[in-house]
Formats: sequence, structure tokens, C-alpha cells
Amino acid sequence: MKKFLIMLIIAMITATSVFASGQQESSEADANKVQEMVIGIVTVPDSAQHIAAVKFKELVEERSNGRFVFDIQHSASLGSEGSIIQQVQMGTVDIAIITDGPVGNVSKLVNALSLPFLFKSNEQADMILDGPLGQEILDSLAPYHLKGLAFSENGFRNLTNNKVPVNTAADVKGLKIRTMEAPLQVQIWRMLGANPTPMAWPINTELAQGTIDGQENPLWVIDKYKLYEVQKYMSMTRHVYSSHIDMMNLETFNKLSPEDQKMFETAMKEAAAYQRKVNRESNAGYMKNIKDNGMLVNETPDVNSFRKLVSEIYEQSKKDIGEDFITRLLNAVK
Ligand code: EAX
Repeated sequence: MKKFLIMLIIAMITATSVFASGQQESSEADANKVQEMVIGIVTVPDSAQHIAAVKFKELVEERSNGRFVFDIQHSASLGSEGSIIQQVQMGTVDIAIITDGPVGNVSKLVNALSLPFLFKSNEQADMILDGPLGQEILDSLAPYHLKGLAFSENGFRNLTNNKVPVNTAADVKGLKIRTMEAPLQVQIWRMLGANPTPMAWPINTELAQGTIDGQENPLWVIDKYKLYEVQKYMSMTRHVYSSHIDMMNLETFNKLSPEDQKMFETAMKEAAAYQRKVNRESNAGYMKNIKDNGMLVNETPDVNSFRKLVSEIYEQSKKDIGEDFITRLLNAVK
């Protein structure tokens, strides 16, 4: 009997150590397993979104010693921004860099970023987006299976069109203007007297065919998408500061170790800061190229005439988005 017990104890010790070493091997294997992730953007290589995605990819691949590798799917290969958002929510796409407009259809707090003339400068935009109000917007995505990681920059949006040089808001009357698929953006152009049509990006064909008279976007878009080939006039209205929501599937994020979560968040914030800097340093070059390619640019339109026509939108947004948040946001940018 005694001999049997001794044999049993030896067998149990052996089994435990075999199991433990197996566990260790599998956890080491896990630790060394390469995790492939997809980053989705709707825009083309060297676009604002692509610059941010490439920087993020470089930072995490380097800092994780290759444990994470990223495939950047660009040029609408995964569909429109609205479709890419849904794929991130489902987890079939891991990460996406999406212009804020369409994301306002997921979390209404994001629509606040489309308020006209909200930010007076890049510095003010950075202060808000990188502060508690910006974090509140990013966190508002969590109930929709999205982890908001950071805000990269699209930039101040300017109006282009093929019909008339635009100096005052009155010149906009009746123009068929494409807007992002964002309720507040449609409201802005309706208040300005235009005929707004929300459409997914890209829109070069519609502009070339004359389905729409004009659109509005930051300088890099007008340059990189060669909109000077299909648009005659640009007015530097800077009517909205447009950011990107740099997002990740929440469940995939939560499965990361705390250290990797921190690495992803830090890397995306660094990538966003780098991309904002590149965008701002490139604006003069974009403008030169736009002018060299024949676009007639009004650099000082009567912006106050635009402000007057959209002044009611702030009270309206308190009802549509939330009185408390909009009040705090408007107080913060005073
Ligand atoms: O960044 O749809 C738009 O107008 C966006 O600005 C687009 O994603 C280009």
C-alpha cells in the first residue's frame, strides 16, 4: 500500500511538471506568436490618413519586436468609411483611421467636431482634442464596440466649386455641394443656402460629371486628389476643422495585455501628433500646387457672412447632441 502511494505521488508530481512546462511553452509561444492586424482607410497612399497609419505601423512593429504586424488596406479597398467603421465594429478589420464626419453616425458626440468655426486655430484644436473633452468623445465610442485611440488631422475645410468665385455666403446660394455623410455638415450647407448632397468619399467622378457643383475639404485632399482638374474656384472658408477618429475594435483591444494596450494607445497618439505636424508643414506646398495647376483661389472670403447664416446651429446642437457637452465645449473654445 505504502509503495502504491509513493508511486502515485511521483506520478502526480511528474504530470504537474509536464503540464507546467507545456503551459510555459505555450505561453512563450503565445508571447512570440506574430499577430497580424488590418488597418483600414478610405484614402490613397500619402494621404493624411495613410501618413498616420504608416507611422503607427512603424512604431508598433518596432516596439513589439515584430509581435504585431499591420496590413494597411487603402484606396477604399475595404469600401466606404461608413462600411469600414462597421467592419471595425464587427472585428473583421482591427483598426481604422476615419474622418470624423461619418463617425458622427455612430456616436452623436462626434458630431460636435463638425460645428462650424468651432476651432480658431490648429493650437486650439490640439488643446481640445488632446484634452478631457476630446477624450470624452473618444470614450463615447465604447458602447459601439470601438476603442477611440487618438485624433489625427484632416484639417480646416475649404469650399471649392465649378460655378462661381465665392466671396460671401450669398455666392453659395443654390450650389449643389457634396458634403460628408454627416447630419451636421448637411445642416451647415442648407443654412448657407446651398443644395447639400451627402456622399461617401471619393467623389472625383461626380465632380467631373457635374452631378455636384462643389465640395469642401482641407488643402491636402484638393491637392492629392487633383481636384484642381475638376474644380475651378476655391475659397479659404476654413468653415470646419476636420479630424480623423483613429479607432480599434474594442474587444480586440481589450484582449491585449495591459502593456500592449498602453503601447497601442501611445503609438497612435504619437502617430497622430507626427501626422498633424507633417500636414501643417505641407499646407504651403499643397496651396502652391493647387494654384500652379490653375485653380482660382480666394484666400480672404467674407467669413463673417458665413458665420451669420449658421449662428443658430450651436443652440440646435445642444438639442441634437447634448446640452451639457456642447455648453462645456463652447465655453472651452471661447
Ligand atoms: O479625407 O469625405 C471627406 O470629405 C473626407 O474629408 C475624406 O475622407 C478625405
